[in-house]
Amino acid sequence: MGSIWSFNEEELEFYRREGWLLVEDVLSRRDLSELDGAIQTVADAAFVGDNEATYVEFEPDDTSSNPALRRMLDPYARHEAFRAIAHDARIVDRVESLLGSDLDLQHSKLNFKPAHVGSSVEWHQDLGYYPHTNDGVLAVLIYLDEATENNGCLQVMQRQHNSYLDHAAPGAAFAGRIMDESLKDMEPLPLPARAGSAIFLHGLTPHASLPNESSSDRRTLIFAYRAGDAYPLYYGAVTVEDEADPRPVRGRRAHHARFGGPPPIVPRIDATSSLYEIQAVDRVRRDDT
Ligand SMILES: O=C(O)CCC(=O)C(=O)O
Repeated sequence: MGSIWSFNEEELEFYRREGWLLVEDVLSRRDLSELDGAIQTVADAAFVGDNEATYVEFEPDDTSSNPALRRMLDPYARHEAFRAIAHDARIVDRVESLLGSDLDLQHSKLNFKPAHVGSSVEWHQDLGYYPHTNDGVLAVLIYLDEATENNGCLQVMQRQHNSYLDHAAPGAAFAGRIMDESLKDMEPLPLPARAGSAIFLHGLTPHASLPNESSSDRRTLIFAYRAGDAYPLYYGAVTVEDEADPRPVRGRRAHHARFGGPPPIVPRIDATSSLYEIQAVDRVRRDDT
């Protein structure tokens, strides 16, 4: 059953064709300020004495004594304010209209992309990192600050969500970025938007973002959802780790896995590592060759 938040036919058609959909003002100023409070609380708790928690990453180019955060892993597990948004009808009713009424949270994260030092994200497909039996998987990226072309808003390649693209050179380890040459001459589409806007991004839509060299932060809270009949493909310890903590959102997991959509490429990732680190290792390898 649709709700006032469900996408209409025109929006659904747009998503199916383009592989993304941007909705302005999904969250209110009040939501944003509650999330600001939660981020502060969780970030403060990440530093105990000289140790920092393993759920935060820092910007490597920030050489100050107090380096800026690059990413918080699994915010869903760390504060009720994040969980409330992950289950909020304004988000989940929209996701339901795209994926159906049985939904799981596949993972969550918060990218800080801080002013002056925010890292780039190279072109990749999310399902390239965690292939599933079908492509009923999407990410909702919620801008917590205004995102502009200057501070590294998300960029997408439109209408490119119909196949898995290679994220490794032949015979080489997973590079975490698209190695396929097919996108080379295509024009990326930047998606600037106000704080509180959300991008609904198909799991196979290639996306990236430039470094943040501006003086304004560009924080983005990300929740990835999957349909109840989309099951992760096992490719080693990383899958086990990713799946350790099931997060039902609505309905139930299906009795049968559905196999459909483009044939998945199985990544060869040996150990859990952040997208940024995998892509950095690949940059070094690229520079060496
Ligand atoms: O924050 C961004 O610019 C992109 C995020 C992303 O693609 C990711 O973290 O997987």
